Amino acid sequence: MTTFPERVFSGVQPTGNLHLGNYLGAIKKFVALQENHNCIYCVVDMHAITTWQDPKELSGNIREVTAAFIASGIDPEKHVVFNQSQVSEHAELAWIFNCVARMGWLSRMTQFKDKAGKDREKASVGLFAYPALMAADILAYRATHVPVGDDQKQHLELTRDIAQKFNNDFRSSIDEYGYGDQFFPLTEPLIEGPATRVMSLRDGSKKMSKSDPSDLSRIVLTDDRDTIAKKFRKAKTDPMPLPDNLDDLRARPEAENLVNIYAALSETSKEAVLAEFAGFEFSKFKPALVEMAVEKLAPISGEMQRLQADPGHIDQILKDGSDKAREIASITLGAVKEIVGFIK
Ligand code: AQP
Repeated sequence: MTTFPERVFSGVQPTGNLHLGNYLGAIKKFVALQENHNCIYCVVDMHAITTWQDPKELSGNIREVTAAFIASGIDPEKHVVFNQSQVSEHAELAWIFNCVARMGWLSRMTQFKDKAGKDREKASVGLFAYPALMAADILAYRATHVPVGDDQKQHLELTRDIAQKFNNDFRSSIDEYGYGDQFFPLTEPLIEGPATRVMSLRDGSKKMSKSDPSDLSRIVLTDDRDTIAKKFRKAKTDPMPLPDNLDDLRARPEAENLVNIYAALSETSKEAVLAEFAGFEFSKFKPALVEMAVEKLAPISGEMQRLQADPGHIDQILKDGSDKAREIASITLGAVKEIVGFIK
């Protein structure tokens, strides 16, 4: 069996409204993984345009996600931070993967069904092919681990299917060129902790999302104290005090969501939060949650503002990161072209 050096890859779309779910489900984990891994973090702007983006806002959103990465603690000197469209190997590899992936596989993707809605005929081809581009993002670096929220699980499974089919379809060529018995790793998703699926503050059955029409449904990273306090105050809850055990909590989605958020922000477990707050009314728990959220988010939003005041500096970070990323991705793509039988 070929063994692959451990490498972490993940991405965030610059589609505006970067929220607490993106932070707790993804960015906070990116930061922790830097400690013991080589990490590549990407602002996936080519994914963003699978639904229409206002060109006047897109570049600002790319810089905002980059600023959020850095303000949260990602180190672009030691690791790689870049935007996808500067490394054209992603698009080239995605085309090859479009020819490996099967229509049936992509047709089963729930994110496509959700985002395309009832009128699928009008969805972009890019929205349909999105998971093949995501596989290319990851496999261009032959990444072994991908930290993501729970909503990306299905896409990660598809990445593994594509890697496996490529390894099988081109087995003899992979062997002939001396790449061992598999060219691509079967990437592991890293979906752990209390905030793998942060839910909407207005509806405990829907995930917190950038595109929810209600601003009250999400805390965005740039919210100030008053806005955070207002959104948690208005967050939907039930009339009962917090329970003292996980089974009772599980039956109350809105309460569970707020407990999860508190646990993730304070880096503790749901059990520990219940041990502290069992029997508390929401009128007492919510102010504690606001304090915790402000304590953790205010330094990040302050640093984001400072970084975004100098767009030239952010652009330079992205350019340098893209150069580092391209060095790795071009080697993978060169090998893939050889394996597939293209003349280079
Ligand atoms: N609610 C969430 N809870 C936990 N993790 C989440 N993620 C997204 N929403 C939640 C994780 O954040 C990372 C970046 O997501 P993305 O920007 O690539 O795209 P997304 O999933 O499309 O984000 P949204 O907010 O849900 O946007 P819309 O409204 O457009 O669908 C990913 O790791 C994701 O799992």
